[in-house]
Amino acid sequence: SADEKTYIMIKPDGVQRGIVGNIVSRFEQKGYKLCAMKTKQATKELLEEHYKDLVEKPFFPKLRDYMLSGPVVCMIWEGKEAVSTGRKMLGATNPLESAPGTIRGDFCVEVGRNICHGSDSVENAKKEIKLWFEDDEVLDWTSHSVDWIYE
Ligand code: YYY
Ligand code: MG
Repeated sequence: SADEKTYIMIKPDGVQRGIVGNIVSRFEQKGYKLCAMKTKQATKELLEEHYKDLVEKPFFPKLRDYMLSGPVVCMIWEGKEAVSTGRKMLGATNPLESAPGTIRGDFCVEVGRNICHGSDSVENAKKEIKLWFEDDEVLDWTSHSVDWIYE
């Protein structure tokens, strides 16, 4: 449905390298709606919850320190199949396997510096939105373009 929401987060390298605007533009141009956006300093606790399934992995301490190394940009984008399409727009986890034209394919080379996060299922998107945003930070508004984007 057109009100599917996904959680997209620009990681500290994306912020430091000035790629925030490019990433926001891609989601805007696709026709998705920006429901929330903010900068944030992540915490150990937030990251342990966000990456719950990865905390036991050998790379987790490095991943956590990278995610703590500077501000992130937290966003909620809404639209038809926003979760699966958002993943396609990000590209494969390993940037060397990400197709050119995707965010990771265009801007990075290392899996440990892959610029952005996107929810991998509708269920996880709901959990991540709850984790990173307060309810009153998530806006419900109507885009004037809606009839030009959806038939
Ligand atoms: O969802 P996605 O970000 O594409 O990949 P995940 O398998 O959820 O891993 C999360 C995050 O962990 C990934 O974006 C980079 C990092 N990571 C890593 O540093 N080394 C790995 N071998 C696998 C993942
Ligand atoms: Mg993931």
